[in-house]
Amino acid sequence: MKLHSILAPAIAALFLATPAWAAGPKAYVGNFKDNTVSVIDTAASRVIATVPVAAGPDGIAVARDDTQVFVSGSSASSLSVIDTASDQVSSTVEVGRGPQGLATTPDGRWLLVAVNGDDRVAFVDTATRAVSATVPVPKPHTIAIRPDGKQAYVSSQAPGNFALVVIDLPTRAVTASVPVEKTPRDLEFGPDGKVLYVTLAGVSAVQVFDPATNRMVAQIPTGVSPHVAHHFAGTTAGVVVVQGPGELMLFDPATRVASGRIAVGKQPHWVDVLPDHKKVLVTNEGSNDVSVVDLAGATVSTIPVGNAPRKVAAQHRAGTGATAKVSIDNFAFAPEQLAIAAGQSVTWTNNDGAPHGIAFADGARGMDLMLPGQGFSRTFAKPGVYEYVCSVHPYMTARVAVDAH
Ligand SMILES: [Cu+2]
Repeated sequence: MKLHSILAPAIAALFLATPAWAAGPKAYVGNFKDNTVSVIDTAASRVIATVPVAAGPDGIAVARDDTQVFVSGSSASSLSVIDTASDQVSSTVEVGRGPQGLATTPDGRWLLVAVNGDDRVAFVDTATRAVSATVPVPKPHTIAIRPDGKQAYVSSQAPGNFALVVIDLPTRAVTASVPVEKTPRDLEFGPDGKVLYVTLAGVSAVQVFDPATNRMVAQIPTGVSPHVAHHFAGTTAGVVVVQGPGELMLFDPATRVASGRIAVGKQPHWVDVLPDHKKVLVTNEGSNDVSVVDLAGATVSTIPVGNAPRKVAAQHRAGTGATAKVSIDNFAFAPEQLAIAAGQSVTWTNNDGAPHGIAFADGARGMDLMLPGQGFSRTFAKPGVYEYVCSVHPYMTARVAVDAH
């Protein structure tokens, strides 16, 4: 009505004036040939900012507390650090020549940087952004950190000496160098840390590696040029970015058999999961866009970004504001796993046709009967993992992970 017609342009202008504003968690995409990062609001599925960074953006990692994003300039010698509140570069860290892959430790304290041109892995303190140690590794390319934080595996691309190099993180010492036959491309731990998914140049299969014995134990055939394989925590299917056919291949992590193939853009490069554990983003280096893939429905939408998008990393938390939301729908909590910060609240809403309820394992007050349309909120002051079930249907299980930041 009249009031609305007056207010709408004012509200629109407010949002245009604050480009960093996002309704949902944000994702950061490095445009290799533009020397920029595209910032995507994943709720609105659009780019809300474009940030100039160090030349040749290659590795990208979002800090575990979501406050900063690290981007390695592989044609430079520095990392650009983006402050996620303003979506501007807040500092530049000199790390050595040609930094490539990045990984953060589970406690959020350290960023490991594959300094390819200087044959070492650098440890950057995420709070002070100072390089505090380096470990020699020949031609390091990508880094995977075991979920328990005890070891890092580094793909080492020195010609004639291709290897997976193991760094013991508490002592920062190389404890093993496992030879591989072809150039290692990427490596990623499964969520329990018991397998490492490795891709090798020229091999049309993902190598399943056992970090307990440091041996390859299985192969998952993929099609030409698998680049990265992941089994993200909180998801049932594993995913492989297959460059030749331009596909995201799904696989069953238990049987190690392909379970689906979803067409994405040209020359897909990288993948990351959104905090809802239902959608993943795939960068398409050859078509200058990002595919948003809904894993359950196998539906795809496309977001145009800059020139030659390579790495993508999404924020880890569903809620960017003070309140995160869980919907009860079709006899399930969505999302089943939610990560928030201590002090944040979670609001549950029964969007189903049947009555449900909430019972917390820690004995805190829940809600025995939540009729359709009703809601419930709880504020989580202390870090921990809070399991809960539906009090009406105890098979409906879910959890809230609260971290210290
Ligand atoms: Cu229920």
